[in-house]
Amino acid sequence: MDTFQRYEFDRQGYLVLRNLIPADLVSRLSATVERIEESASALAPDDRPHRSLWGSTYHHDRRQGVLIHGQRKQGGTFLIEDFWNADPVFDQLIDFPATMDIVRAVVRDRVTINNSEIRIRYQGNYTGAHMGGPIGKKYQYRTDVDGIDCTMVRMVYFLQHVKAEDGAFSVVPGTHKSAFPPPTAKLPEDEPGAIPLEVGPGDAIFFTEHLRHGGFTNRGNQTRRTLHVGYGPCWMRSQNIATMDEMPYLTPATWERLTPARRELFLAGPIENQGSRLPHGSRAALLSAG
Ligand SMILES: O=C(O)CCC(=O)C(=O)O
Repeated sequence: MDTFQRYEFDRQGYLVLRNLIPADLVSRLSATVERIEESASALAPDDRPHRSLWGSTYHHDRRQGVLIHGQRKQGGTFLIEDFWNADPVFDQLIDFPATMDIVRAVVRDRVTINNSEIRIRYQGNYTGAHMGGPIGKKYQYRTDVDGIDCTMVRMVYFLQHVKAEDGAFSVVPGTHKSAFPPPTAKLPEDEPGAIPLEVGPGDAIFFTEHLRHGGFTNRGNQTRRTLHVGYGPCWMRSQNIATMDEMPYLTPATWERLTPARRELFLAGPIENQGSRLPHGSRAALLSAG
């Protein structure tokens, strides 16, 4: 992170990073996301649905090692969590150098990955705005004499052009520092100060989870597909909705193929207590093993 990026991230709460991902990787990621979407759409109803702590119902696709929420339909969305397990093409995103450089500049302590989701948003779908203002310590943004100190940040990778009307990722700049709760509106585009961030394939948006953010209504003629990866200090466990505050869900096959450096990014808690063992503990991991 250079000094200009640091100034902008502190001022606004986010950065738009142009052409972060090379075109050949974008096309491989895109093809894989579409394959996973097809297989999510073809799944039969789950007779043992996975209930998240936050109350939503997930389908556990044990073959691909992902947890799926939602449906392919007008106004609908798919959230496909733990996508690392579904295909090795995603491995490069675990420790993508340009991302790690920025993450390590704003997260103190050993960094781990706490969130991974493919987000697929069909026409008519929107993501309600959330966070911003006084939200407590869990997703805090703060600064002190040593610089920036974030507890959760996310990188969103874009695989296609997304204009405002295509359901752009939206932010209310500066609200990571607001002292008062934001006025709410059903649609993110109706909130005061909300702006859409327009992007192209290979671009990424980096933001502090403290910032008020969401996704404008998709009024375009394409489905919006993105990859979201969250990072924070190692004491924070999974922030995926299906496995909230549990250990991350990695299948034994994923664990086996990862390098030691990539494995370390999934080891919540002090590394000396973890050794080189697969971090068991999410309900999904236990069900897969059993
Ligand atoms: O991409 C969107 O529509 C919103 C995503 C979001 O809320 C998030 O990544 O936290």
